[in-house]
Amino acid sequence: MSCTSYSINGRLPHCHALGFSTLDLIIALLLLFLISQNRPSNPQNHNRHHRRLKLRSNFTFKATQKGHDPIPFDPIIASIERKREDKQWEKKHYKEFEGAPGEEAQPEWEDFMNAEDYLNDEERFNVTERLVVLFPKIDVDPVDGYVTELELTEWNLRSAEREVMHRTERDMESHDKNRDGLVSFKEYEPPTWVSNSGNGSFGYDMGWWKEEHFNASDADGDGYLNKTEFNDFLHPADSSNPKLIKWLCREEVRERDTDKDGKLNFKEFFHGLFDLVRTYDDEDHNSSHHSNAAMERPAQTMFSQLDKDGDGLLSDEELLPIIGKLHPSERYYAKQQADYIISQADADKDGRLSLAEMIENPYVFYSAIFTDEDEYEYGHDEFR
Ligand SMILES: *[C@@H]1O[C@H](CO)[C@@H](O)[C@H](O)[C@H]1NC(C)=O
Ligand SMILES: *[C@@H]1O[C@H](CO)[C@@H](O)[C@H](O)[C@H]1NC(C)=O
Ligand SMILES: *[C@@H]1O[C@H](CO)[C@@H](O)[C@H](O)[C@H]1NC(C)=O
Ligand SMILES: *[C@@H]1O[C@H](CO)[C@@H](O)[C@H](O)[C@H]1NC(C)=O
Ligand SMILES: *[C@@H]1O[C@H](CO)[C@@H](O)[C@H](O)[C@H]1NC(C)=O
Ligand SMILES: *[C@@H]1O[C@H](CO)[C@@H](O)[C@H](O)[C@H]1NC(C)=O
Ligand SMILES: [Ca+2]
Ligand SMILES: [Ca+2]
Repeated sequence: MSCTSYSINGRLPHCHALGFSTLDLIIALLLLFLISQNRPSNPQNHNRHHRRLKLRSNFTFKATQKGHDPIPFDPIIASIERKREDKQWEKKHYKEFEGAPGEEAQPEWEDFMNAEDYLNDEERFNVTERLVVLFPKIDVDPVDGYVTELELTEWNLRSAEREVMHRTERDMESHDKNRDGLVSFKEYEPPTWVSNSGNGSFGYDMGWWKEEHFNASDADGDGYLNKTEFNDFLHPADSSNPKLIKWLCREEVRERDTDKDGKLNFKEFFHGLFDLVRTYDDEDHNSSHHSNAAMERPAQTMFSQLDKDGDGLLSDEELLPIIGKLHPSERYYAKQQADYIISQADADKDGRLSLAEMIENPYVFYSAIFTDEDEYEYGHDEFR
């Protein structure tokens, strides 16, 4: 072994009797370490940055009045996505509320990276095996070897409710300044567009996130919103609090009441509300081809049905029967997604799914989405 072969950066090798000095050894080890860090030793690791497979439903809701995210089918995917969302939220939250992100605001990406590896590994995350495990959890009412629309709707709904409650908890954390598990109206800071919107000559969403909305959500009237009440506040359409449902009707009237008499006349109903009800009822969303004139008669019929006291105007109470159609609930979306899944996977067209049908069509439940390095916002470049 010749000393010169260990010459580093033109330094003269310190050849001692035993070989080279401790300093040289340290430098050599350090160099080895640096080389091993820079070399893409693990091809899988390298690949991950370029092409990543994700499993999530590619289901998209038909255009109702407001968009809705697809509901995760598999609790494992849901929890992975939730974790990722939390990290994004933390990042944004700390930026907005505390200025520069501190040490503690730096997300721990490892969890998420491991999850990606896991999903990408077909042997570890085997969609067939997942469906076999999940099937008996969905087929419960009754247990008969088939998943019906109702069973799948309930499954989706529970998943959606978990998602919603999780977001509510996270939101609550940021508003509950004194950490007592309750949010007072004073603690609650409405989004900035609320205070900028003035008294809402533009109509839409004018009374949302204001004190009346808050008070209506406060079911027991103690001046604070607990977790249930805060969740209702954020999602009035899914609430069972009658005060809040009434507020929602009142708000609907206020937004449409162009002549400001506190009720809706036929014209105010026809231009706006009726379209929403029709869109909700019309599964195929195909009636936009109909002319206004053709729709006037059914609109008149519905109007007179709703106008219980026959004064030719709709009050907020008279809107109660259709408020669920103006503001679709989580159950509505859960059913829509169930219908879609069944329509895609129901090979023998008996209106329900057997385990075999589900296994034959795994990507109705798990859509593969390939991405090419579009994930910079998740901070993966920090790992280069
Ligand atoms: C979802 O993905 C599957 C398979 O990749 C495809 O057949 C289906 O058309 C997609 N659905 C939508 C709504 O994009
Ligand atoms: C997934 O599991 C099924 C059933 O256990 C098996 O037949 C199939 O080969 C597995 N797929 C992969 C990619 O390992
Ligand atoms: C909104 O209306 C209330 C009373 O109706 C009034 O006191 C308040 O100043 C108005 N705010 C704005 C921004 O116009
Ligand atoms: C909301 O309730 C509080 C009492 O808890 C009351 O002081 C306040 O005036 C109410 N605000 C509105 C807009 O109803
Ligand atoms: C919140 O308060 C309501 C009564 O307004 C009660 O029914 C509900 O159980 C409470 N929720 C929690 C999480 O304590
Ligand atoms: C939608 O409407 C068009 C034109 O009225 C019609 O040709 C088509 O068959 C309808 N589609 C469905 C799914 O009803
Ligand atoms: Ca069943
Ligand atoms: Ca309360």
